[in-house]
Amino acid sequence: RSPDGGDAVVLERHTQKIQPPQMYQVAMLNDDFTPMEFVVMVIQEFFGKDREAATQIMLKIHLDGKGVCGVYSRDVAATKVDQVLDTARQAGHPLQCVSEPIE
Ligand code: NFA
Repeated sequence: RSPDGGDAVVLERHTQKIQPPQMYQVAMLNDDFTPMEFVVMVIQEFFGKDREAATQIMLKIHLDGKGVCGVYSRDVAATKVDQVLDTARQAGHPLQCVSEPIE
């Protein structure tokens, strides 16, 4: 808000407090059964990574127990989780995937 002497056109009547949307990281969890190759394929397919980047993320999950595949708005993140879980279930693998708010 700024003072208006009378002649000036008021361009701004209210200062709005706009917050950026909450973002969500989509992470996959390690298990002992899902084949490495399947995980790499899923990361490439649904998270837009090339084979090298997907392999690095898969290995991080394998070694640390968990790894972030991407960061999205809430709805897109939820869709990614559904797509991964559906694809894993259809293939008979126990791969788990979660969406978590960040910051
Ligand atoms: N740990 C799995 C294996 O050794 C590979 C894997 C990686 C599974 C990442 C899930 C997520 N076959």
